[in-house]
Amino acid sequence: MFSIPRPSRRHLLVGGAVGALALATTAVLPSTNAMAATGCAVTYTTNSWPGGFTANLTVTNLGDPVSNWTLGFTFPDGGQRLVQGWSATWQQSGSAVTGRSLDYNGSLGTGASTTVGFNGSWTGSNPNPTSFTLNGTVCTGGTGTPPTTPPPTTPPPTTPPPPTGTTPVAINGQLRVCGLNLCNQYGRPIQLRGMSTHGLQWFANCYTDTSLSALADDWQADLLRISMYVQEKGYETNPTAFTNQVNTLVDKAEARGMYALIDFHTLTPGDPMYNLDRAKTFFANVSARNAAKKNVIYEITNEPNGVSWSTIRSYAEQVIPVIRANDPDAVVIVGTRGWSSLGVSEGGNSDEIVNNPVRAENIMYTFHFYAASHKDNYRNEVQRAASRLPLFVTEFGTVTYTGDGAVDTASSNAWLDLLDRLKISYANWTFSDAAEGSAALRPGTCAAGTFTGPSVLTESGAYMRNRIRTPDNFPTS
Ligand code: IDC
Repeated sequence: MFSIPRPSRRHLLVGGAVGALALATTAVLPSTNAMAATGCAVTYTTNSWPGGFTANLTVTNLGDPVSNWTLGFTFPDGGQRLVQGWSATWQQSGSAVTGRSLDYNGSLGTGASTTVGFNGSWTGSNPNPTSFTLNGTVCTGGTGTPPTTPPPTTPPPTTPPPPTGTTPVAINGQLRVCGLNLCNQYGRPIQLRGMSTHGLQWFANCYTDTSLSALADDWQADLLRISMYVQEKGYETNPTAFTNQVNTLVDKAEARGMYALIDFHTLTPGDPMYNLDRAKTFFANVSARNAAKKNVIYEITNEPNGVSWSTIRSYAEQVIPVIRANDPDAVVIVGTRGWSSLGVSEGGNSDEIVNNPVRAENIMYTFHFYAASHKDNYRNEVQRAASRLPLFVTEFGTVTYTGDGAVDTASSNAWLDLLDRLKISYANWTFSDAAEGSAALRPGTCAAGTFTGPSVLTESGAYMRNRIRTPDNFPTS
């Protein structure tokens, strides 16, 4: 079938949609292949800085309703690269870019809009693209046949209804990475604050209905990190039992409205490739089993060490597709070089990640610290990296990196104030009664089975509970 060239019509500008966006580029081009009643308009706005930029696009469907869409455009300059996008599955091939809709925003009625975006890098000049296609049709800002009824004024169908509960998961729903932040179902940046388990192989009696209710209600925690060691008598010794234990804890967190961060706790050996096959099996199972849940976040390797960033990246690019095949919308967190120090503990820094990011969407990068050991040079690097990469502190201690010693209150305050200011989510090591300074509970607490009241908390536990209990004020619109 041939597409019949149509005479250009008077095109409808999307002035209303771009009114507030002074810098918007509106594509208004002659229609070349418009089919009956198809049409679209795209605004593209950027914030840029030397070497990088954020692009926000508003896509308006002016044609027949669609149940999924693919947006296309071409970067005008060969030095422009897509680094990480959100609200669509993004791909770049040469200078051609496509963004495919996700489940939640694929349906666009006539006149409906949705917003998507990405972070990019550039060399040379950084001009905005001026021509866009939606499902192959060039967006002219008009329809092939002008609409006889005005576009609906109801809000786009992608806006979720107000929350019906008060727990962190009820309010925030399915999370996704937007820009450099973790965002909730309303597309607003949030910070999750919570606790990490200790090794499940050693401290199973610390993770009961009673203890997790204390974490959710008394601590007001948003997040439980489920730390499943792979070695040291962990997963490798009994994959089925450990997978079941993780799933049970996902359910217990869900029942209490907390997010569950599934931590594939590799530590020694430090090369994640050593566990690649185990990781694929484990994540295939947990992602299939938990795909429908909104509270699950995947952390695919705890602390790579003694390996290059390119090895970690290759591991991530093999494990992430296994998760995505089952659970396409979940956030995935990737460990970084030097025990998840963004490379700093092995003499590097976050540039290696910025220059060679994992080729996947909806991901964040891990940073870990121990407050008594890691101070200003690490804080400076986190601050620098946070303007370029989405970060998640999946583990930190108030003590030294050994997991033991006294609480360093000054350094812990400096760290947590920084994370609060940058809205970086965190989980503290550990919600356990291990006989070490990092444990929040006094030895013997888990066997005794009471998890509230001042007598159960260590110095670190009392400090962390105070930090975590303060109101979250999650945005809901
Ligand atoms: C520590 C535990 C300790 C255990 C040791 C070895 O606190 O009881 O004997 O692991 O398994 C990390 C790791 C985390 C460490 C923690 C403290 O992710 O597994 O836990 N730490 O040393 N990175 C930096 C510090």
